[in-house]
Amino acid sequence: MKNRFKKLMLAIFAMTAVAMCVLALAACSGGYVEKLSVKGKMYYMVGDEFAGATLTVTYSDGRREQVDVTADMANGFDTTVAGNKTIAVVYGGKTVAFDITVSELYASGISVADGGKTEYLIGTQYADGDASINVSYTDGTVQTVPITGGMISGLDTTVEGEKTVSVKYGMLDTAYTVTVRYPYVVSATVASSTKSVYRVGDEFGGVTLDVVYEDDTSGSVTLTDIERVKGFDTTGIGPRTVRVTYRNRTVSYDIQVLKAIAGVTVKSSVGMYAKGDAFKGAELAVEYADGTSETVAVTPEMLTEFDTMQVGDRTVKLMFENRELTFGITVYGKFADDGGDNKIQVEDGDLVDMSGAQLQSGAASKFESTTKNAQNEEYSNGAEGSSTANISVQGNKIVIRFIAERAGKYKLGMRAQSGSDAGKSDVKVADAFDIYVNGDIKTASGVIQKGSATGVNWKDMTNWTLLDDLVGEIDIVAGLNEIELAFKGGTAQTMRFPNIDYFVLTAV
Ligand SMILES: [Ca+2]
Repeated sequence: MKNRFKKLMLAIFAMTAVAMCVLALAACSGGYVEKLSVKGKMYYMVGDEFAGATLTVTYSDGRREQVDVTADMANGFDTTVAGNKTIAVVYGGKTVAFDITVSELYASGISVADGGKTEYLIGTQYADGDASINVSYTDGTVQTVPITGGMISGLDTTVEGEKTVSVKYGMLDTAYTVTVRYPYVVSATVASSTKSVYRVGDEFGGVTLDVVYEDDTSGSVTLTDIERVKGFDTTGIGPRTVRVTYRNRTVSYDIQVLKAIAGVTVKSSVGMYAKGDAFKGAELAVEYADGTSETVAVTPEMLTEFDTMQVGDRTVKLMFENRELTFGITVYGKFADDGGDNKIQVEDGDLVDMSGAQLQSGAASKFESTTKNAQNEEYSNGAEGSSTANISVQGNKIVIRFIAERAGKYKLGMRAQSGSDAGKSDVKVADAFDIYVNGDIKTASGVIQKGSATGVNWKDMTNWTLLDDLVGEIDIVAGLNEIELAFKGGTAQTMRFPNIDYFVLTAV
């Protein structure tokens, strides 16, 4: 029985061994493990499970087989801490090892996400979040991160064009392209100041557009570059339609091309003005290159220098199609009857011309407002403003010259004082000067009494004589009038007359 049991046990063992050989060919069919090699994932994240590996087993009989390496076979596998690890695998009495790297989680790549802003108006700035990046992490996850202004470079919005914007995220970088452009034009209209009348041969004079942009701003743009313009042609006369393009908008406007000008002269002009008058007109003779001519009225807009605020001869300047022309005018004082005394102060240079009055020998001024007494003390002579002085010279002229708004009949008066005969005597006006009214000589009447209140020579010339009718009724005409006082012979040496304070024109 003992042997039978042994035999049975051996049989069972043998059968089992056969079965084992069938189940695991490994070590059964002779040969031993001679060599191992292993291949597996080399990079792990902290916390990763073992991802497996493949063991290649070479037996002594030359046979090879591959065996999966399971976690319990991977000695030394540990992803709890980052670092380089060596994994040892024991099989059939042999050991093989391979290295893995265990890493913390990190961003492994970035790319610009779709849908970001890729168009900027010139002069505008990048705003945080205008674009985003997709950040890929080593664990395979992807996160979208807004791009802030501090992450970008290369977005120059001062100049239009395509720009490459560089994005930096930690050690990673990427780039994307944006377009910087001027705002589109929503509407453009040709300004009224735009030159629309040209002459044959003229060059393009520019066009001004009133423009509204897509960002609701607006402005005025003047284009002078002929390259932007189509339809401009001044080789012949006639109407033209000019098209001008500004950014995304093309605008048309009409011009007229007129005959070329050969020359322009002032044909006629109003020469007489009262102080403060507005322009009264002039005409130009325009000679054209084709031999024809035309008379063109000067408009106030053509005037570049026109001033009637100062009495005297003035030059008026005007521009006619880039040509400067001039003509002369004379500005006179203005007599506007206000219904009162109508005083004309003798010192009023706008109305009284003293240029024809010579000074007496040694005198310094034609006017005075003070009188010196014997002790050389000064006091007013009582004139309104100033009076004439030191002009008792034969042949002198005082001319009252003005433009009257309307014709009328007046009396001529005068406030004066006599200093004749060493400053004491009365003087007949008729002995002192003739009076001409608009060229007609008049017989003067009246006596100017001595100016000295005390009879002392030149001491206190404070008495004044007011004569309200020197020459009877006179005609003042609408327009220019002249009343002339012509000093008579003998006046200079024998009379010190008169000191005149003012004249008066009283309507009759
Ligand atoms: Ca006066």
